[in-house]
Amino acid sequence: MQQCLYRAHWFKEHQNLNNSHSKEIPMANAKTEGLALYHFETCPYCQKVRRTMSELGLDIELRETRQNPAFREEQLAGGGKGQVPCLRIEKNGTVTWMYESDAIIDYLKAL
Ligand SMILES: N[C@@H](CCC(=O)N[C@@H](CS)C(=O)NCC(=O)O)C(=O)O
Repeated sequence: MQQCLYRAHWFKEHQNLNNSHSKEIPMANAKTEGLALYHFETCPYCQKVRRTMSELGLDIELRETRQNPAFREEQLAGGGKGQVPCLRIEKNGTVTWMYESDAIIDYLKAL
């Protein structure tokens, strides 16, 4: 019960925060729309990319390929290899699969 009340309070605060920054938060989401990062938890190259995402405050969908074989299958089918990290970029109906952590980091920094 205590935890529920705490969550309700957090949600209310969070809503207020969204309202007070209503110009910034939709922009952050718009920048990362259509992006998904194929990764797995212990991969050091993936950790590097996730750290950059965190530093830049980017909210990108994460697709864990070791825990979810379906994600690995779609990456193999679309990108041609299972190497992670891999950024799936869907833009104007076109899908691009970007491999190499340094290239992904440069792309994210330029968003
Ligand atoms: N040069 C790549 C190296 C990535 C890499 O070696 N990833 C490993 C996991 S740590 C991997 O996916 N290995 C399996 C494979 O290549 O299919 C980068 O910087 O992203």
